[in-house]
Amino acid sequence: MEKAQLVFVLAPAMGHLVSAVEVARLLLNRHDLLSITVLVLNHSSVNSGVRNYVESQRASSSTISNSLRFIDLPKDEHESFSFSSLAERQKPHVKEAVLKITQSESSIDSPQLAGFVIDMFYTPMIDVANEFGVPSYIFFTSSAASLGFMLYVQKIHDEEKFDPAEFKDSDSELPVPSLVNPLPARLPPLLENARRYGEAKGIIVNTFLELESHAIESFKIPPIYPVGPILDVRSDGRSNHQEIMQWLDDQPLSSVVFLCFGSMGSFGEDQVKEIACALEHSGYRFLWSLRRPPPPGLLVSPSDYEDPQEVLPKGFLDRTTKIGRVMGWAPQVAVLAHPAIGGFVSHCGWNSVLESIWFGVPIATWPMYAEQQFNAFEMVIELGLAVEIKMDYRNDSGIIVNCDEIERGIKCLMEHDSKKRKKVKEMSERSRMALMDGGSSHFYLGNLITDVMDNL
Ligand code: UPG
Repeated sequence: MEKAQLVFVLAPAMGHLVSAVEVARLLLNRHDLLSITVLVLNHSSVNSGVRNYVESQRASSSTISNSLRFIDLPKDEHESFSFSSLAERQKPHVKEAVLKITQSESSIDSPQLAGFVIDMFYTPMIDVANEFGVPSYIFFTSSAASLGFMLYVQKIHDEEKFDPAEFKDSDSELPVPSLVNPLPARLPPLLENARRYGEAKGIIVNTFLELESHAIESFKIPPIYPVGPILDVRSDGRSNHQEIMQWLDDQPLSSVVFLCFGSMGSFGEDQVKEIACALEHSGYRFLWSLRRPPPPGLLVSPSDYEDPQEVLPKGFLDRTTKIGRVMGWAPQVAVLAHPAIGGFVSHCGWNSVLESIWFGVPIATWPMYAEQQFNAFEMVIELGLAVEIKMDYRNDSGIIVNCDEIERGIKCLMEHDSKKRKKVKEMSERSRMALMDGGSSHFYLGNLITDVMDNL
């Protein structure tokens, strides 16, 4: 049998990168004759979190085997940083890097280029794969239902001139094929990316059949490979956050509500005060990842506050010292894995959703941007796995969610023995089984490998 090589072209964003690299590792574990080269697009705004992650992965992969390697691309210095414009500009660099690889590995027993795996926002890279005469696979980092939503909206936009802007404030609903329930048309759809998905040989989706059976079965072509949940649950968050983790060790079982809003999530001071008020009134123990918004107009990650008292109500930290902790960037996986955590107030980034399911912790939804409103709808209405604080909040709306509303959501979330809590625990077990030998995701990953090897 011949050796095969895949080239992964990935986005410099943690929410996309981590799961894609984990898929690469899973594929390599399953097939000895496969090797993978990872190209992470590079831009001057790429933050240190992404750079450190790539370096740590490079270091750990070179000590284990040479079947996974990371190649640096030249840094793009262009001011604008939209995913699609970056992909267009970086096409020549990707082509050059792949040419170098194929030229340096031209002996008979060198691996043959078998395809590209492309981040969901980088469809222009399909052109590069075509130039090499190999198939493309899209790596879709969100849910199968939202993939179906993107494909559906693209179709009605192209065929029926559907304009999402017209439905911004409307009460109409859309019959999205990947959902059982009609979706409020005001939930913002993502256009432009889906148009080229049909050209891919397949779409790898970070989900699992037992979670999204309706959505997964709603697709016709191209083939869908639901291989998840793909999570980096090996990372050791404990060592860098000893004090917080020890504090959690001292809290009773399922007693702490954890609040965390993803790699880009932050709130202005007025909203921070409402959250603080809700936490204090509810009386629940809490761990809150609170981050400073970047200056307006700058598309960079929030930073940690040197002193969060700047924005918290006066005396809040003193009054809540027995029941709560406020921190910056949190070791989310280690926190969700901790038995003291009883609920998670989340922005519903898809990785956070999957992590909460994996650890059996129910979510209260508070979406902020991108497809998070859709994820909140899916979790609350479609799957019945979450309670609602908000489903259609957007962080650029200027709306402040008040203390009472947040407190109600937290109380509902933290209720013991609720039906939702039980349902989430059951889904947690199913998520683990999906990855095991004979599980659904294990099966789909096998199909993907067969498909890749058949391309040679
Ligand atoms: N995380 C931490 N500590 C923090 C904040 C985040 O460890 O303080 C981790 C978290 O465990 C998760 C990741 O960072 O693994 C965040 O991923 P996700 O929950 O998906 O949120 P975003 O970073 O916001 O992800 C982007 C989009 C989101 C989309 C996701 C996958 O914002 O809408 O669903 O990518 O496509």
